[in-house]
Amino acid sequence: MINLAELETAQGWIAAANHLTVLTGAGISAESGVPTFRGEGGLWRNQGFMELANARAFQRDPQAVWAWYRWRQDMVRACEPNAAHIALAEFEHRQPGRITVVTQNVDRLHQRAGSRSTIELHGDLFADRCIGCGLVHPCHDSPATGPADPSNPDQDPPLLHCRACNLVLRPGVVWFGESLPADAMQMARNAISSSDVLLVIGTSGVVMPAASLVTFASRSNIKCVTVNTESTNLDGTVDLELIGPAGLIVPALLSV
Ligand code: BJW
Ligand code: ZN
Repeated sequence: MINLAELETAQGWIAAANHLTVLTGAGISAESGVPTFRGEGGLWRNQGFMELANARAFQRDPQAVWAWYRWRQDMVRACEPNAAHIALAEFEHRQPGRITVVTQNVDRLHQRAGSRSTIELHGDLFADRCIGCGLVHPCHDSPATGPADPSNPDQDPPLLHCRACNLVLRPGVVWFGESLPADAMQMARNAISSSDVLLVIGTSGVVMPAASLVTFASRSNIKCVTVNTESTNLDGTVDLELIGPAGLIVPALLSV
């Protein structure tokens, strides 16, 4: 049950804020049909995402890892931004320059909803990258590469190669143990430093360094509010936790 008094308090902080930074995680896309990592639906071919989303798995069996990513590309292409993504994009449209969205998500649903001031911490599901020269091969609009033999959908997709150096392409996302895109954390910290409120939506807050942004904000005396269907790791750090689905709470928070 949503606590209306707390919702009104957070609405007041946001209404009075000169700048708002929003940190999002997989939970904001759950109502669009994208499975979260640590919830139900996080499994694929009986493997957890931790077994697939790492460089060692890719070195061992790149086709198996690609099969998972091509499946996710297809699945996300079929999903639409939900009321929470749209409320953030409309807020920016009404008040350009007053909001920055920092996302851990790779699904581009913020951009598809119309958000422009967006910082991606963990890369982009639709920007394949060469393991050699690093050239990015965008695939936002192109259809995913299916199995080599379409009559056998369980077959792994063929590996694609870089048009510049002919080495293998990898998913353009950040795996455990890898650095985040250059400047992404600094840009996120800069946005938070010029904000009065940090709104943290749909993240378990267990993955570093993204989760450290909440501690950073709280130490900088910025009001921190979480929106989540359950309590998280971050709750001791924040000023207010709003329990409920993002698709309901975020439009209400930003309507003032
Ligand atoms: C709803 C909802 C609804 C559901 N409405 N809410 C310091 C201490 C300890 C460890 C480390 C440390 N520093 C670095 C590390 C190591 C590591 C790390 O953090 N490990 C932890 C697991 C302990 N971090 C890294 O390796 C990072 N790199 C790095 O630090 O580089 C420097 C370095 C290098 C070498 C050595 C040391 C340092 C990189 C992290 C990359 C994370 N990558 C992934 C995969 C991306 C690719 C892909 O998509 O395939 O990113 S992991 C996965 O977790 C994904 C997500 O972005 C990320 C966060 O998950 P998120 O978004 O929070 O999702 P969930 O599923 O956890 O939570 C969903 C939430 O939504 C839940 O709370 C629900 O309740 C809620 N919810 N429905 C509102 N309708
Ligand atoms: Zn290359």
